[in-house]
Amino acid sequence: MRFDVVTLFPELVRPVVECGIAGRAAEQGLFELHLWNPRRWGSGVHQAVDDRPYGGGPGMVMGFEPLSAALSAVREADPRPVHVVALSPQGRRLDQAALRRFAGMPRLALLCGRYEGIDERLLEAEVDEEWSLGDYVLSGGELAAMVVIDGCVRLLPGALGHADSAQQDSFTEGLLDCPHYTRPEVVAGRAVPQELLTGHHARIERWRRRAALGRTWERRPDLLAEMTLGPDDAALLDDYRTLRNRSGEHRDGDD
Ligand code: 9D3
Repeated sequence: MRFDVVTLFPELVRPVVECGIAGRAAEQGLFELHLWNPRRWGSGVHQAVDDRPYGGGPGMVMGFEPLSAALSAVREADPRPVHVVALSPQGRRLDQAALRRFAGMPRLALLCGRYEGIDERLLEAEVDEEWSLGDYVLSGGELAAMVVIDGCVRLLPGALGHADSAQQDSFTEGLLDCPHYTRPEVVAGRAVPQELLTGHHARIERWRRRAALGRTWERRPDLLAEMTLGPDDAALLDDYRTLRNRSGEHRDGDD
């Protein structure tokens, strides 16, 4: 897979592929990252890429020409068709389904806005989709582009070991993960849940499933509302609620 990022801050984006899973995937040649600074196509001695907004108001707007020229260079750099995604607060909130779709594409161009935003005509003419990270204010699209790259790369075949891909099976999808523990068995006066020490595989799996259902119910009821629980899951969640109501300590607040 080939990524092309159009950004005023290429040096900010580059490090995302230098570490961890993405770093190893890059070494294996599973993807390429190319960075394009639209300032190269800016105007005047300062190579300006922004200008004042029509209609007045605060801030500056990224103009059509430099971004269009950058995207032309992106298209010409490789014969394969390129899907163009802009990162902006006006986009839909990014989700795993979008990442899976992107990860199946041969080429993805990521357009990062700065200032107040991008001239709407550039978005209409050249951009296929707009995505956001969520309802909070960032300084630009670069961090969102890095999120897209990281989320795609780990889905590329060969990027992960077997252990993690097994975790992505449909059984756990849509739920929060259960808590995890490692040695020592007791730390800061807190013991590992006894069920995990039994070595009894079926009991351990039941405990994990119950914990995952319970945490999702407490922390992300919106996720549970999108699922239909089978009878086994419904019983496990009932179990969890009963146990929780009997114990005094509720880290996530009360009902
Ligand atoms: C405070 C400025 N806002 C005035 C109403 C508009 C605004 C313009 C540009 C807010 C943020 C930005 C820059 N943000 C992004 O380009 C961005 C973003 C974000 O801010 N939040 C979540 N996801 C994304 S993706 C790109």
